[in-house]
Amino acid sequence: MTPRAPLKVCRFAQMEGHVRIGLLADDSTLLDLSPAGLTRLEPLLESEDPVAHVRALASRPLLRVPLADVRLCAPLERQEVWAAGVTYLRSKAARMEESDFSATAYDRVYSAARPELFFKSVAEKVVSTGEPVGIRADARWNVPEPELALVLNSRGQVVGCTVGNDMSSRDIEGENLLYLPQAKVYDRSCALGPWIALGVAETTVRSWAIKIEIERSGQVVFSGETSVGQLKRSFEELAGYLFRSQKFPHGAFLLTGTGVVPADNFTLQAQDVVVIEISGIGVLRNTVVVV
Ligand code: DO4
Ligand code: MG
Repeated sequence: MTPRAPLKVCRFAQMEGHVRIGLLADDSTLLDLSPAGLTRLEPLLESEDPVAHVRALASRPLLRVPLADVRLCAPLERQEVWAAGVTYLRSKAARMEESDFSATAYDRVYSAARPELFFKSVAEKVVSTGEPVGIRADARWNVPEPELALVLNSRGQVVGCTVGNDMSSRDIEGENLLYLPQAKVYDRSCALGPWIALGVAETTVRSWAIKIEIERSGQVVFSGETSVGQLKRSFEELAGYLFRSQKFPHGAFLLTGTGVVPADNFTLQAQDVVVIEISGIGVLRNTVVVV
C-alpha cells in the first residue's frame, strides 16, 4: 500500500480579508475549512487527533480556492518560537570555525545530554513565505539557517512540522557566545511556513531532505542539502527539554537546528532570495532586506 501524502494545512487570506484556515487539495487549490467551523489553527492542533479532525471537516462540501488568489500567512497564532542549536555535525563544525573563543562550548553541547535551546521569536514577529527576512545593519556576516520546525501542542506533543529559517549573524555570534540573542533575535529574523504537515511519524520525517538555494540577480550563488535523518537528537528529546519546568498554554514551535551552512566566505546581501524546501512539506521563499 502506498502511504498517504501528509495532510497540509495553512493560514491564508484573500485581498484584505480575514485570515482563514485552508487544507491543500492539490498543487493549485485550497479547501477553505473556515465555513466548516475551523477559524483558527489552535483548536485543531490541540485536538486529540488533528488528522482525523481535518478528515472529518474535509468530508463536508467545502469551497475550493485557487492558490493563486491567496496570500499565505505564517502558520502560527499565539505560540512562542524556540530553537535548538548544534544538533547537526555541520553546525558544530561551522560554529567551532567561526569562534576560537566559543569552540569548546559548541563541541561540548553537541554531545551533552541537555541540548542547546534558545528563544527565537514571538508569533507576531514571524514572517511568512513571500515576506522579507532581515539581515542586521550592524552585522557583516549573515546567513540563513534552513531548519525543520516542530509544531508542538500545549501538552508538548509533536502534532506537525513546517519549514523554518533561523536567520543568523555569524560575526556577532562568533565574537562572544553571550551575544547569541543579538545574533538570532531581531526584526524579520524568523520565517516559518507556509504549510503544517500534520501527524507524520518521525521515521518518515527523518527520510525527508532539507534543501536551500540562495539566488542573487537571478543566479544561484549557494545551494546545499541535508537530510532530517542527520539530526542528532530525537523529536521527543528536544520537545521534552523545551517543556521542562515551562508551560506553553498555546503550544510552541521548535526549530530543530541547521545541517547546512554556507562556506565561511559567504554572506547574504539585500535582495538575495532564500528558497528553502523540505521534501515532505513544501517551500518557504523570502527576499532579504537590511533591518
Ligand atoms: O549556538 C548557536 C546557534 C546554533 C543554531 O542555531 C543551529 O545549529 O541551528
Ligand atoms: Mg539555527
